[in-house]
Amino acid sequence: MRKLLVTGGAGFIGSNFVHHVVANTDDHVTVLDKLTYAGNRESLASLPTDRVELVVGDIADAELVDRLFADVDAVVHYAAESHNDNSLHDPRPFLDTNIIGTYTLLEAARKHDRRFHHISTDEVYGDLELDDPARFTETTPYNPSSPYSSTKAGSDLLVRAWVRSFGVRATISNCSNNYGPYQHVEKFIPRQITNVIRGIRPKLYGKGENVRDWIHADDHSSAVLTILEKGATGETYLIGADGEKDNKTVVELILQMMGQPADAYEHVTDRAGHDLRYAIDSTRLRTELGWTPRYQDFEAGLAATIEWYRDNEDWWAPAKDGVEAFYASKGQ
Ligand code: NAD
Ligand code: TDX
Repeated sequence: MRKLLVTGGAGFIGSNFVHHVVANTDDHVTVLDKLTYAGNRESLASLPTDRVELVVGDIADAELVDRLFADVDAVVHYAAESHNDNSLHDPRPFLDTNIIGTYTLLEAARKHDRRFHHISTDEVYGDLELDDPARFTETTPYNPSSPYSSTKAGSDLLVRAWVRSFGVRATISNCSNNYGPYQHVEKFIPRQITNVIRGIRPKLYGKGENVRDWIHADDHSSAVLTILEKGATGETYLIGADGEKDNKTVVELILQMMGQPADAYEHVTDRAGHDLRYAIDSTRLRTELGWTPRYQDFEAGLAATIEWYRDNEDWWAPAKDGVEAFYASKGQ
């Protein structure tokens, strides 16, 4: 049995990881989460209290972080400000959490010599043209577009520097767009599912031609556990499940699966600097560490996700009106 510290474990992907760890290992998990608007203790409420403990606090609180690192074997770092649209409106919290927060954790990993896994995104590589056959690999140069992705890129570079300069035992993974249960209604897929449930027409930015490479959050979790166990210190692994789809196709699928006409959506103001296409080549993770995704069928995973939002209105309803009011104020 290991003792894991999971930062951001009350958020979307972090909470999916904690569920995955409880179901697939004997590990004990301490979650460190600030419970910002994006964190929700209800996402962990069904888990056994002898396996999972929630500590409410900030990853930039050096004293608290120091105390928690002293008592664990390994750290998986999910905590972040994660939404591109918010970063265009108010970048400051992205610097505080993604940069200073990550720095604070790295200093504790260095002091206590703890195994550290840093969760990052494919957005650090910028975007690809729609007609470009290329996909991102571990050697693609960094070229982030938004305040969000530039702070994630900065945090990745801090991790690399702490490995090289101080010998911190860290790995990094850069994953593509996740979907699944417990995702905040500000994000694309849950926003559109909950719009349809509420009788609001889904909102597509611009023409809807932008492509995202979708992976189920549970497959992201199995990849992270694999890297934690078998990854080589100092290395980066890209995580993806060959799930490229343009946004228009995803909205049409959601509408059809929820019994609506496929064209019952609206085009709204495009995102500033909107990345065109992300695509991940996860060959390294598959061949060197033997990982394969379980959710190969996007439509089946999407149907299960729709079902989850239908069954868990109590979980998402408190955030819905505020999110829609924010988007409406931006013409989105
Ligand atoms: P999320 O916004 O749903 O969750 C973030 C969590 O971090 C929340 O629980 C929040 O309360 C917590 N948090 C924020 N600031 C904190 C602070 N200062 N101290 C402690 N906790 C804090 O985000 P997510 O979508 O689950 O993303 C998790 C991680 O995965 C992020 O690092 C993100 O960059 C990365 N990622 C996300 C995706 C995606 O598709 N969502 C894809 C690739 C990588
Ligand atoms: O209402 C919407 N309509 C729409 O067309 C919203 C909210 C989004 N979009 C578009 C923008 C993107 O092209 O859908 C796509 C997905 O948008 P988001 O869910 O905001 O995700 P994205 O910006 O691609 O970033 C996500 O994946 C990478 C996560 O939020 C990041 O944390 C992760 O790093």
